[in-house]
Amino acid sequence: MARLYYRPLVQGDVARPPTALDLAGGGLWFSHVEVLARAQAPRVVPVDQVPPDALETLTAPRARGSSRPQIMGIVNTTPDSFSDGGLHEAASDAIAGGLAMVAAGADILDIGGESTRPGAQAVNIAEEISRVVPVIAGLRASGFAGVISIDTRKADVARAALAAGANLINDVSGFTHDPALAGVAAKAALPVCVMHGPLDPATMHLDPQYDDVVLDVYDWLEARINALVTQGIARDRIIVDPGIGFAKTQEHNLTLLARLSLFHGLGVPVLLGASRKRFIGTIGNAPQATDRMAGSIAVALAGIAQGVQIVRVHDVEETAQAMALWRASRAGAIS
Ligand code: PMM
Repeated sequence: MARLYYRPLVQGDVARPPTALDLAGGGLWFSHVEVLARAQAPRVVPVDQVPPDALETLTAPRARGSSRPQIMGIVNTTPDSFSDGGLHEAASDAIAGGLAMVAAGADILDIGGESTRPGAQAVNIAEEISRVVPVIAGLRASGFAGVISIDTRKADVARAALAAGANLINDVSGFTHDPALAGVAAKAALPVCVMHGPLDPATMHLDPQYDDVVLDVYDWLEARINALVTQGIARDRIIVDPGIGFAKTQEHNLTLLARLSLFHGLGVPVLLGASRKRFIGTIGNAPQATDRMAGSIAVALAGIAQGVQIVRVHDVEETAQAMALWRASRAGAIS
């Protein structure tokens, strides 16, 4: 029999039926789930028809959970980043930019030194280290004590970044690119973000194929979680990300966004990174990446409505404002 997958139909209304259950420790709730299976039509059932172990995973509080979704601010140090045109190339600019994001509401800063936009070429390790380390060290020297994420696929870069003060490893290859990277994370006992990005950024956009994109990405992330646990990374240190825009067509991206809440079934926090990505420009009629803020905020809020715990964004201040008002107007109070 085909494996069944349970997607919570996430709600946030002030009125909730007595049968409703908290999603991932609270805030949002669900009373029904969509049952998905390969090559079968989806169906909606009430929670009392869902196996208890699946409900336990969906409802359990997440590690380092917070009462509101977290904002990860993107600090690119790549001269060829598609989204900010190399604005942050100078370390001092990147540091100032990162501190401004923290002042505006960022909970996490994500520092990347290798562009992973579709078609981008690899950067050598020394170059990548020279871009990110001064920024991380500078943020720590400025007194920032929060979470600094190093966005890299490479163990050597991660080691240098951790030595400079980074305390989360975000790998767009889901720890498949460099076999040594998982060991670095395990040894440091730090959290990791495992993104679905199984292919090389240089070629990934050419012809991505899936049997069922939502279930394929889910299975892949589940297998990566299990592999990383085997390699010594505690399950409660893992965050997953479906990798919007990585080896995915616009249709794949939209299909994933519409069913994002499925990923809560993995039992770990879910991160969504859609900010300024190409499909936002296509649908929102904004060819320039810097003109995609409104569309990016709309997608972030749609993700938050499905319960994602972290949004990775360029426009921190605007996203924080949108999120605060969206939450207050749904709750009928400031929360
Ligand atoms: N997207 C980019 C880079 N790193 N990391 C995660 N976890 N999720 C993403 O969606 C993601 C990422 C794409 O490039 P950008 O930094 O210019 O947005």
